[in-house]
Amino acid sequence: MRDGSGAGRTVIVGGGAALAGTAGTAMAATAAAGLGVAGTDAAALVAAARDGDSRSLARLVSLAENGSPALRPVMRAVAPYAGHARVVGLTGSPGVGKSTVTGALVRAYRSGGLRVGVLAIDPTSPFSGGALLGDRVRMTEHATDTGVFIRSMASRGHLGGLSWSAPQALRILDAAGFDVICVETVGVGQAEVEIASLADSTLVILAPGMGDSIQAAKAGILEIADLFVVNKADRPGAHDVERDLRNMLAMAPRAPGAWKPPIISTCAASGDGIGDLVARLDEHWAWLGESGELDRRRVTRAREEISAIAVASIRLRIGALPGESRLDELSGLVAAGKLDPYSAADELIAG
Ligand SMILES: Nc1nc2c(ncn2[C@@H]2O[C@H](COP(=O)(O)OP(=O)(O)OP(=O)(O)O)[C@@H](O)[C@H]2O)c(=O)[nH]1
Ligand SMILES: [Mg+2]
Repeated sequence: MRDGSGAGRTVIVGGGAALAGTAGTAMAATAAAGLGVAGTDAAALVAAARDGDSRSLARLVSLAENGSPALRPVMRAVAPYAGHARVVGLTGSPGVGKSTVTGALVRAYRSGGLRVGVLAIDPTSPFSGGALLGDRVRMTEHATDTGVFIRSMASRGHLGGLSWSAPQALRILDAAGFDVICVETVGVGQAEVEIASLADSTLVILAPGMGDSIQAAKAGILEIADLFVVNKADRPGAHDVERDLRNMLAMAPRAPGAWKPPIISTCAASGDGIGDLVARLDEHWAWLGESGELDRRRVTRAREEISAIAVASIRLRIGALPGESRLDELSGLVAAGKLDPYSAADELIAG
């Protein structure tokens, strides 16, 4: 329900005293930075974001990015509204055209009247700002469109990093009423696999001249891709990439009734092939619903989200207070051979 009651009465609470939840050093630092939001204000902030106030939405996403304890009341306020958005993940090697494809998708969905959120996630950067991935997207014509929200996020290296913050940021955008949310992440190491688990549909993007076919086999992206995009179709070698991919897919075992990932050739820079990509995404979306896979994926996603929060809480409890931590004492005992590490871990968890 968008009743407009939240707009204009957002109260920002700066002190740690107003924060809900338990305190750890990271959390205390966040509170000191003025990012705290008390429970009732969280509801007002969420209401304002749902009314289309992008500043409130940006603040909420910052809370997720910073691992703020204020997320607890925020996520409570968000829960009833989440679960409607379609999440499209885009991954691939640096420079294949993820941001350009994202921009082209945003344009296509906007022309269909849908509201689109974009999260550009940099799993390699522990620093704030996340400017690297987001800039190219942000600089497009969508910057002034209120039906589009674009944000980059970087892993801050605490509270479990992106596995912790990204799902919560997604949930916030979802609750804010975006119909489609694109999540762009550079394909490095395990990060793309993690991000793939966030998405309803995962696009793996390749481009000619980047040794992608080999990387594809290595990184196990065959398993995570719901759709393959061979971008830069205007460049020499695009057909070779497509052929290699087709051969690899032909050899991959596939259960009966399973989704067969299509290969879509695009030139995102000109928009060629984007209409086809949107149509194939729609087909995948329909299949997700019919096969029951959508529910399965979302339950899996929720399970991972809960685990990440629980693990982060335990980590805070056992290690966040240097000097006071029982961990220091137990470490001394284990190092001296007076206690075994399993018993020490049991004691630590038992508090
Ligand atoms: N020729 C050609 N160039 C393209 C196409 N799509 C993107 N590019 C160019 O490729 C470069 C990289 O594009 P991006 O969209 O920033 O790629 P990215 O995968 O998001 O890059 P990172 O986020 O840095 O990993 C830019 O200079 C784009 O203009 C295309 O279809 N054809
Ligand atoms: Mg990019």
